Amino acid sequence: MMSKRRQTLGIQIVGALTALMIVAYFFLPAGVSNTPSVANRGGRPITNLNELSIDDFQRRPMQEQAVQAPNPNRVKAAFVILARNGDLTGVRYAMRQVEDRFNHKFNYPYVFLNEQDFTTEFKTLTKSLTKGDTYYGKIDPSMWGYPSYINETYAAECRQDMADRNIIYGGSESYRHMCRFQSGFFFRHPLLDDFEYYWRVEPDVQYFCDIDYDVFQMMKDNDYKYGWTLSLTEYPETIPTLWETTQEFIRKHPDYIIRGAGSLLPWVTDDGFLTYNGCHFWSNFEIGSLDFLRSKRYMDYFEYLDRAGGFFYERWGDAPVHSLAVAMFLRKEEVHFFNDIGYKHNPLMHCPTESYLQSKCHCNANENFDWDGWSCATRYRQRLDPSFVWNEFTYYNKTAPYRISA
Ligand SMILES: Nc1nc2c(ncn2[C@@H]2O[C@H](COP(=O)(O)OP(=O)(O)OP(=O)(O)O)[C@@H](O)[C@H]2O)c(=O)[nH]1
Ligand SMILES: *[C@@H]1O[C@H](CO)[C@@H](O)[C@H](O)[C@H]1NC(C)=O
Ligand SMILES: *[C@@H]1O[C@H](CO)[C@@H](O)[C@H](O)[C@H]1NC(C)=O
Ligand SMILES: [Mg+2]
Repeated sequence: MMSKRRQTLGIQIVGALTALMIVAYFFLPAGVSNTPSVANRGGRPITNLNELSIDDFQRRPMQEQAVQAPNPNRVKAAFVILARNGDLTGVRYAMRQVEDRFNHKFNYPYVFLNEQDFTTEFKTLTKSLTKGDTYYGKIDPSMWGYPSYINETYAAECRQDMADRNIIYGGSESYRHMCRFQSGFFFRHPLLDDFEYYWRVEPDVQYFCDIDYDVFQMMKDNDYKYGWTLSLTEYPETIPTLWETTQEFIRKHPDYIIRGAGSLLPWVTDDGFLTYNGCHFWSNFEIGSLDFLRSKRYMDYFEYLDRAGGFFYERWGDAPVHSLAVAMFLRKEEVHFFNDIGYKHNPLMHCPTESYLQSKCHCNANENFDWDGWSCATRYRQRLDPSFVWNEFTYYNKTAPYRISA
């Protein structure tokens, strides 16, 4: 119940407002009959809503921001986002940050991929966030489905078994198609044909630091083929035979493997190549060379893994697959750690701890994951430090395994 005092106060306020409106009616200029257009108003403040034409409400900010013609010499690069229509809100959340932290200065295009048709809503509400071009591609069943040599009955049994053992995404069929697509196909999608570099973005990720240089140009100038921010160990239950399959591949193609001081392989094993330690770059963030993924050695590796069936009979992730390929085929000088890109994909965050980098970020450096238990950044730093001289790398040899020792 409203008290008598409050009722009185209410009446007084309404009265005062009415008086103000009457005063305003006499003192403010009357509406001009010839409504000026947006162009000829010349920055004069709007004092009367009648002055506004419908054009003022339609796409006004877009019309005022002239879209700059992209630099013709700019690197052929694009953001690549694999997503479902249901990921729209998470995609916008990530895109908003990519734009604010980096892309509003460069306007690189986005390529969206989906095994289903994107809805008009998805297209409209992503296109509206960027001045860059946006492309929407449907993934052909040849890139998202079972190859002929996979026994689907057996694959279903394997999924059930992994679900029973509570292995993360172990029971999911779509997750497997996704991992296989990201391992072997996204870079061959026709919409990526004209591009040289990609930056992978996932729904719901966060970017914390201003990036005021052209990252793709930097990659190209330095001849980097792969860039990462977070690394960690894989759940071994998802990749029981990935390492031995990779070893078989190495034995078949010894000439593909980078050896010696330039090799990244010491990063992926703790016992002289007997076993994989699970270390991988977290592929939800990647900036990389598409030509590297399209190279014969990478394609041969993917084909070899695909035939082995582990994308379906186990649950091989695209992150360990990309990372083992990087470790085998790239020299460490071709791989770049993006320490300056503060980034989070739940539950892990890379946040630069150096104050000169932190000054451009809004993440909490105390939550930086790099030097924690299951991070692989420590091993990366210790083992791949250029001042550390590596013995000649010998590929896996059960009789004389390569030992990592100083
Ligand atoms: N079109 C499509 N995209 C998918 C599908 N499953 C996953 N994705 C996308 O593939 C990427 C990886 O999937 P996520 O579900 O994020 O997998 P994750 O990062 O391992 O796990 P989360 O912790 O759930 O993020 C994201 O960009 C997803 O939007 C699918 O069935 N169809
Ligand atoms: C496919 O897998 C099922 C279940 O493991 C098995 O019974 C069947 O023999 C397999 N089929 C072929 C052609 O190998
Ligand atoms: C493995 O190591 C042993 C001992 O050093 C050597 O004799 C043999 O040739 C090696 N095998 C291969 C396949 O390199
Ligand atoms: Mg994800």
